[in-house]
Amino acid sequence: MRITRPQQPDRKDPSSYAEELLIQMYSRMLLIRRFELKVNELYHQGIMPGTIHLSHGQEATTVGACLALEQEDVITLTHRGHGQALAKGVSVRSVMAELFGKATGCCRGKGGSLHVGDLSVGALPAIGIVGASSPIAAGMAFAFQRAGNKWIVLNFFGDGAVNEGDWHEAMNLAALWKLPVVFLCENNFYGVSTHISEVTLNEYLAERAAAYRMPAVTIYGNDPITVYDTVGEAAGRARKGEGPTMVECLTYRRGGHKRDDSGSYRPDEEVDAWFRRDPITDFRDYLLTDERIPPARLDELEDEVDASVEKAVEFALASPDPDAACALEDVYAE
Ligand SMILES: Cc1ncc(C[n+]2csc(CCOP(=O)(O)OP(=O)(O)O)c2C)c(N)n1
Ligand SMILES: [Mg+2]
Repeated sequence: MRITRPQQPDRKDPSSYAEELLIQMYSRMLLIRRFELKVNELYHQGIMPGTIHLSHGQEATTVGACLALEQEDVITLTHRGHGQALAKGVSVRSVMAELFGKATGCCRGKGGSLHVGDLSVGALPAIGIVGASSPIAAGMAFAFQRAGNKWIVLNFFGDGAVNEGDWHEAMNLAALWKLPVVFLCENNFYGVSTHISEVTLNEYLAERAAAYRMPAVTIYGNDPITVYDTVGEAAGRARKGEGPTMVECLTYRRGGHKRDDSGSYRPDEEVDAWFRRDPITDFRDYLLTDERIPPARLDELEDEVDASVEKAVEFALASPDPDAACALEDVYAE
């Protein structure tokens, strides 16, 4: 693989992909979008506690990447992890309940927004320290390699992580030991309010991988098919013992860094340009090409997704708080 300039790709005709896969891509992206908008509303109404980092706008990257994996493969999640968790298949009810701090949450209500995940579907509960998940991903991949199984690890991180020492150590050892990892950068161009050009001279972050002799590619991350195909190839290499790949996906968050941030430091023209490349409306148009998927089917899916989000809120609100007696459970390995 080589570094390529990102641009909206010429996509293959939808008939090149199984209908079931296309439907799953659309419904998972839509689930993340509707979930995040609902969560935003609940926070601002003061109904939901804690803090949140929303991922709407980045749905194509997380869904394309996770659908290219096997159920047993493990992902590591970031502080912007709701979408990553839902994309890997963590149940919407358990993520919602976790955000409310309820005992039925995916971490039994003890983690909240910054730690969502569920290892039973291969989603290691999120790590909020920027860059810190990369050595953990490499360590898990090392364990998989030693055990001789075919599982791989996909390490999600943001553009902010590539300037952290942890990240470089992980990249170096993973390349040296040919560990089965896909290093997936969700480059949304900002670390909080700092544009990436203020902290590095690299035009694309995938250039960094050359220092470790690791193959890398920069792609347009708002198209789930491009992400799916690229991660599928990288995962295949990892599974065959050919080592890690860095995949940099260019994308954009639709909201600010976190709930009290409007993102006003971003120039209007930039925001407009990315908002016009909305991954969900673009993909809907693509699916409707030659009526490959009938519009009524997509409307039906939208209703199903909305209903599942509403039910998740009801479920979370009706769930009990964790029992204080379980505070020290799940802290140490048994
Ligand atoms: C080591 C470390 N430094 C600072 C922070 C505070 N912090 C949380 S998110 C964030 C920005 C991360 O930017 P990026 O990696 O690009 O991810 P994005 O928020 O854009 O998804 C920072 C600085 C942290 N969590 N960990
Ligand atoms: Mg960022």
